[in-house]
Amino acid sequence: MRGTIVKALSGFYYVRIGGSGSSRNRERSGDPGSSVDCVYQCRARGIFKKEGITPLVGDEAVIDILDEEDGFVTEILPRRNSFVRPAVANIDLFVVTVSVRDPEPHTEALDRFLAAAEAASADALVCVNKADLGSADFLTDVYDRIYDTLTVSTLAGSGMDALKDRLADKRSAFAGPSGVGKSSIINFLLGGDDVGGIETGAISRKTKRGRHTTRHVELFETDFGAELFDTPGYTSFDGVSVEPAEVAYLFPEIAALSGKCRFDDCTHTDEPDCAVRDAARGGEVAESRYDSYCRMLGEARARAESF
Ligand SMILES: Nc1nc2c(ncn2[C@@H]2O[C@H](COP(=O)(O)OP(=O)(O)O)[C@@H](O)[C@H]2O)c(=O)[nH]1
Ligand SMILES: [Mg+2]
Ligand SMILES: [Zn+2]
Repeated sequence: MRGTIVKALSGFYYVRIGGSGSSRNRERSGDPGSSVDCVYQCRARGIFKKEGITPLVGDEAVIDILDEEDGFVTEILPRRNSFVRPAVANIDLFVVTVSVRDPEPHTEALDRFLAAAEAASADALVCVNKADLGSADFLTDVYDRIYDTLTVSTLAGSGMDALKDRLADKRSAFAGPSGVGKSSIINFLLGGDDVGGIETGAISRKTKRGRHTTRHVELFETDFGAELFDTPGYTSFDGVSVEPAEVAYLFPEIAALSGKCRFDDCTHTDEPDCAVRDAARGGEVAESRYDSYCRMLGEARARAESF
C-alpha cells in the first residue's frame, strides 16, 4: 500500500492511505473524491537506519499492513524537496510566519527560513500574524517587494480569506519561531475555535492534536483543498548549507542585481562598483536583508574553509 506520512512521533510514523483533501492529490491518484482516510501507525524497517534514511512527514511511503491499525514502512519514494528544520518533505509552499510582536520578529531568522525555501526551490509566503497588536508596516515594507506577503490576525479573523486563497490545492508548511501563531492559524483554517485543542476527524482517530506547544510535525487537511503542516518553532535554523557563491541566489532581490556589479564573481562585500552594496546604501535592498546575506555568506565561507 502507498500513503503519505502525516505525523512522526516517538519512533512511529503515521501513514495516511486513501483520499486526500487536496484536489491536486486526488487528480494524481485518479480518485475523484474518496474522503475516507485510514491512518496506520507504523514502525520503519531497520534498513532505513542502515542506509541513513530518515522518513519525513510529507513523504510518500510504501507500507506493509499488519492489522487494522498497524504497519511497517518499507520504502520511501523519491522526494520533490526536503527540509532539515522543520523536517518535512514534498512541500509546495513554505509559509514563513512571524508576528507583529509577542514575540518581536527577528528578521535574520525570517531571512534564514526564506533562504531555506529558496534552496529547496519551494515557493515562499511571508505571513505576518497578530495584526491586532500593531502595525505590520515595518515588515511589509521590507518583504512585500520580494515575497508574497500577507498580514493577518487570527484573533480578529482578518486576512484569512486571502490566506486561504494562497493555500488552496497546495501542500504548505508553516514555519517560524515559537509563539507567532502557527498552530492558531491552522486551527482557524481547520474551522476550530478552541486554539490548540481541536480534533480533526478527517485525519484520524490516532492523530490527535496536542493541546499546547507543538512538539512534532503534523499534516492536516482543510475542507478547501489545502494540506497544512504544523511544525514546532525553532530558535536556531541550520537548514541551508550552500557554497559561498550560491548564497546570493537565496536572496532573490540580491540575485536580481548581481549582473550589474563590475565583477562577475562579485561577493557584494568589499568589491568596487557593487550594485548590491549601492542598492543597500540607497535603500532599494533593505539593510536587514543585506545584513542577513553577509551573515550567511560568512558562515558559508567558514564552512568551505573547514573542509
Ligand atoms: N493577539 C494575538 N494573539 C494571537 C494571534 N494568533 C495567535 N495568538 C496567540 O499567540 C500565542 C501562540 O500561539 P500558537 O498558535 O501556539 O503559536 P505557535 O507556537 O507559532 O504555534 C497563543 O497564546 C495565541 O492565542 C493573533 O492574531 N493575535
Ligand atoms: Mg504551534
Ligand atoms: Zn556586487
